[in-house]
This record gives sequence, structure tokens and C-alpha cells, in this order.
Amino acid sequence: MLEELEQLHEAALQQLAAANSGDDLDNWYKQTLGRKGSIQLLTRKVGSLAADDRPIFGRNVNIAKKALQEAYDARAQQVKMAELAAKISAEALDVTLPGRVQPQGRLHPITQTMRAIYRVFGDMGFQVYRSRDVETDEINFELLNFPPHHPAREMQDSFYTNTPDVILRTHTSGGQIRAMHEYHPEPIRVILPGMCYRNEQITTRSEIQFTQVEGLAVGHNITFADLKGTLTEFARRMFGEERDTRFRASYFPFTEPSAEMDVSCFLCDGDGCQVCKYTGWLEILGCGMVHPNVLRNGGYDPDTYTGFAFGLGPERIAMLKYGIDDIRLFWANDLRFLEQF
Ligand code: FA5
Repeated sequence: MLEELEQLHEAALQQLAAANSGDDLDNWYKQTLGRKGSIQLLTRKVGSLAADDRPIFGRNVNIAKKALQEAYDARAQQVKMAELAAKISAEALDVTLPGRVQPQGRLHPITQTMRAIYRVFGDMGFQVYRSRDVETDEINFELLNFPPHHPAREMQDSFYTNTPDVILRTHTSGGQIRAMHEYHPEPIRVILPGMCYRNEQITTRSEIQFTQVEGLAVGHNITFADLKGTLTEFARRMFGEERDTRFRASYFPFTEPSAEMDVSCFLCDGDGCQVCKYTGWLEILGCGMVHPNVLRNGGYDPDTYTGFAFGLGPERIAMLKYGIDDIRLFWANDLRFLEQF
């Protein structure tokens, strides 16, 4: 019997070494140390031994049971650690993997351009003044010196509403009148940004809806030199310190004298290229000294007050700055275009 116990012990140790999972271990335990396990079954045969041999056998069984229990505990610990290691490597988190990129929103290129313009004029003391998109014919035209049937109205065909004399504004200049009414008789230094609408043929350079930024300064002793200085400083801040500007005589009913400002081409440095049509100059804005009639319509006495005004188109500026050849891209909502800014 002792020999049989030894064989059982030996066999159990071998089986235990082969147990690789919790299930294997449970089965091994049941078959070896459990109530109906091999060791237990052997002890039941103790009755067949001589009385003297029984205590010796009993001691040996206890030693074998203890040894097997210890071997089981050690193996169970090994299997547990191995299972844990396998689980950890299977679920491994590779912290060196780059994360998934979250698509981020961004500002529309025109919003970016407008904000750049606000910054430059803000530094020169101009406040943003918001006027309205839906305007009266009186504010949009008449008080700006465009009488009814005046040929200058031809330059800006409007969108009309069902209400007589209420139109979508064709330019931001009407805001000059509103700002003057509000600030009168204080001096004024404002920019007026916003959307404008014109009933025009849509082309690569002209939209029926586009933004403008208007500027207005009214006060005592404001001269054309102030206009030139302000706008030249703007051009240098916006397009580079080495930019030159030039002013060409022009016509707007609400300014006198009127001019258009060109800036030396920042793409070819004035040498001549496709964008500046080989002239070395880019047209940026319209401007002039506020017409006495307009000052009067705003509540200011033109004998004591003077002022200058200007109007520029952020789309055209962004087109020049980024080399965009079609204005329609700005409002087409094509992400392939918008994501480039
Ligand atoms: C005006 O609208 C004047 N109110 C500007 C002004 C203000 C002059 C104050 C003097 C004093 P003009 O029509 O040129 O002027 O338009 C000014 C700018 O708006 C243009 O240079 C251009 O950049 C932009 N613009 C005009 N029409 C369109 C259009 N259809 N599509 C896109 N941009 C346009």
C-alpha cells in the first residue's frame, strides 16, 4: 500500500505539472485530494492492513496529502500569474500609438481676414460699429448723395423687398449715416463691417453677397493726409512693412475728393506678375473725404467738421493674399477648400 501511495503521489505530481488552467487545476484537485479522489480512495483500504502497519500508513498518507496540497498551491499560483500575464499582453495598451485625430472646427477665411482688419484698425483707435443688413433706400442711397434717378445708382443694383423703399444694403456706407446720428456731435472713429448684397452677374470676381469693411473718421481738422497715413499704415500692417501705396482719383457720390488706393503687389514686390496683371499694383479699396452734404445729413456742420471714409472688400483681399482665383469658393461650403485655412 505504501508503494501504491508513492506511485499515486508521483503520478499526481506529474499531472499537476501538466495542469495549465484553472479548470485543469480544479479537475486535478477533485481527482486527487477531493472526497472521491485517488488518495481518499486509497485511505479507505486501510482496513486491509495489519494493525501495526495502519498508523505508519496513516502518517505517510498525511505527509503525502500535505506535500500534494503544497504542490497544488504553488502550481495554482503559477497558473494564475501566467493567466494574468497573458491577459495583460492580450489587452495591452500601446501608449506610443498616436490618438485618433478629432476634427476641429476653424474660422472661415473671411472671418479670419475680417479679424485681421479689426486688429489693425483697433490699434489705431477705430471701434467696430454694426449697422443693419436690411436698409432703407434713404440711408443706403439718398443721404449718401445718390438722389433718386441719379446715374451713380447704376453702379450698385439692389435687391428690393415687398416693402417700398426697403432694400438689402448694397454697401456698408449707409452705416456712416447711422453712426453720425448716434455719435453727433462727438468726433467719430469707427469701422463698419458686414454683409452686402448686389443684384449682379456672378463671376469669378463678383458675388451677389459679399462682405465689406467701411471706415469713418469725423472730427476737427481731419485732412486727406490723415486718410493717406491711416490707410498706408493699414496696408503695411496687413501686407508687409515694405508695401507702397498709391492713390488714384475716383468717384463716389458721398466723398469729395474720392480716390482708390492701390498697394504695391506683395506677390511680386512690384515687379509685375499675373495677379497684379503686370502693373505691380493691386487695387484694395475706395476712399475719400466725406462729402459736405453727407456730413450735414449726419448732423455735423461741414464748416467746422471734416472727415474721411473708406470701404474695402475682405473677399478680394483674401483672394489676393491666398492666391484664390474664384470668389465663389468662399460661400460654396466645400470643406476641401475651407480646410486649407
Ligand atoms: C463701395 O461700395 C463704396 N461704398 C466704398 C467706399 C466707402 C468709397 C467709403 C469711399 C468711401 P465699391 O462698389 O467699389 O465701393 O466696393 C468696394 C469694395 O467692395 C470693392 O473694392 C470690392 O472689394 C468689394 N465689392 C464690391 N462689389 C463686389 C462684388 N460683387 N463681389 C465681391 N466684392 C465686391
